[in-house]
Amino acid sequence: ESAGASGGSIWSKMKSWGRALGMGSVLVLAMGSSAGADPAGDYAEHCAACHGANRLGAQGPALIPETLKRMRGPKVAAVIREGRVSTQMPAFGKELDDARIEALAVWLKTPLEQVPDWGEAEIMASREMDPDYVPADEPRCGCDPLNLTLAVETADHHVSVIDGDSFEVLDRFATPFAVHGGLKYTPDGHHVFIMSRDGWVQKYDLWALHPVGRVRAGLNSRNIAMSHDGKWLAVANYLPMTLTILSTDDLSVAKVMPIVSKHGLSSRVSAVYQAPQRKSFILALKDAPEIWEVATDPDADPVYEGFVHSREKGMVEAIPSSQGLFARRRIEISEPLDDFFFTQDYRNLIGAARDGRRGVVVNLNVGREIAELPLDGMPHLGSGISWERNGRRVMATPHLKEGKISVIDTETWERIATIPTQGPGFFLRSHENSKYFWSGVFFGPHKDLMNVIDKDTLEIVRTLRPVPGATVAHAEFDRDGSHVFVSVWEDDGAVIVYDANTLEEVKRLPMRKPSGKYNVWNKITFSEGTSH
Ligand code: DHE
Repeated sequence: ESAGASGGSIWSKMKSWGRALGMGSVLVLAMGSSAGADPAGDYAEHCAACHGANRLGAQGPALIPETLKRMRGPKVAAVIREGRVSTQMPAFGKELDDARIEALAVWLKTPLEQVPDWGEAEIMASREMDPDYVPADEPRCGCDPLNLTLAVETADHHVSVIDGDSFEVLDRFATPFAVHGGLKYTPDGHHVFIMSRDGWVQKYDLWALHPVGRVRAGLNSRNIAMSHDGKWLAVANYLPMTLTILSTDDLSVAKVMPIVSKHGLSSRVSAVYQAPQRKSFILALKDAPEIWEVATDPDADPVYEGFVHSREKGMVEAIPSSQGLFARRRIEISEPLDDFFFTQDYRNLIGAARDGRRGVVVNLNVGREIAELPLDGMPHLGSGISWERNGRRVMATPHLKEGKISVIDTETWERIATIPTQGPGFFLRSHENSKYFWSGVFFGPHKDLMNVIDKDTLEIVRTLRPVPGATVAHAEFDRDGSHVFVSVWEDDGAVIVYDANTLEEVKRLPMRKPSGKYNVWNKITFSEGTSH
């Protein structure tokens, strides 16, 4: 992975040397097959109007390696050549020959030479509030507003609002391009916040069933987290290397925190998590062996950055750093960890080690690593869920590189079972009222399978195959756990509603590549069956 756009890859350095020498397109020529191609010129002529002169996006998405690295192999060239169905991206196969398209695709995957400033002023300047929005004093849906389930549709960048009782779609609204990570609700379930990989944060009013506005909190972002009191929304950024904290009220900037390690190195934020019991945000740092805790409590106690040995007093003295709202605490760990699972009380987390073979348990109260367990096959701990089994609290996690689910005792931190599946999975979901958890096979030839697994026996009790050949993934329960929504993750896909007990299909809602789904109640109560 690239370590940020400003790092200066060999490509961008060569490009600069080329420019300095007045070589222009000659450099591309020298690199190989794309004789005569001038990708920068082609970009300026054909792409800049929609994607921004600086490649950071306008009405089209940003075209930088941080976003494009998700499109592996020849996909970028194919999109330039053929366009994108059901979007405004046209096909350029007639204007540009294959060599020029190839050169353009390669050029787009090179880091920006300079990342523009993206601080408070730039973020505020990007804010757009919806002129047609009229706030609602009470829910207008005539339904249980806490039993709404929102489905993200990634084919054409929309969110559908589903009534959890009638299974009717009440509204469908446009989102920014490439929404990623869980949607985050205010604690009263009145508003929802949605983040795109290009750093846009959108606010939507679930009582008025209307978008409120959006702001670009980062240039390339990972996910968002809501404060315990619903006042602040934290945005984890890769570009620039900051945490942006927004006011949930009007999307204004409360703080932009540069992420700099104890040793002075900047780091990307892999993810930010909400820890309501602790009244804080927890940050996973990508490039530094630290976990940060940022207080969302105005009365937060002072935190101490470090200790010095005082010769005169013959003792160790603590150096206070900050206190109150947004006070920052560093927890030093032996290596960077990411993809956190939190215990229900938020005392402990398990993070994935870089080698993809171990889970490391960090006690947040004492601020240090307390256990390690072997978890080969790249566990996806962020998707972990927990429940009570035989008087013990266990958690389960899928693995991204192996067809199995690990079940771990959260007191002894030992793996107590491994459930073999037909291929690696991405997500798990359950509910307090259900005896099952649901786990899709996301990768490989069996990606059309959804397993329903007994939480006691840990046996697969049913394997569903709703649309042969179509990826089926990500389940979500309704408020009382009686029904489950499952995504058929295809362009012409669907959300299928199942009876959570009989496992029979109840309804099929056509949707455009639906990915994650989020029930208001399950999210605001931090249900043990959902990822937080
Ligand atoms: Fe995700 C959640 C990181 C790729 C769909 N993903 C998350 C979260 C993190 C994360 C840290 C938890 C944030 C939250 O919910 O607040 N995801 C990563 C990666 O590092 C990874 C592997 C590589 C990357 O490109 O970033 C990655 N994720 C993907 C995808 O390819 C998926 C399948 C399609 C997509 O939209 O990009 C994908 N990720 C999701 C979804 C969630 C998610 C749907 C929310 C799950 C939930 O139930 O809460």
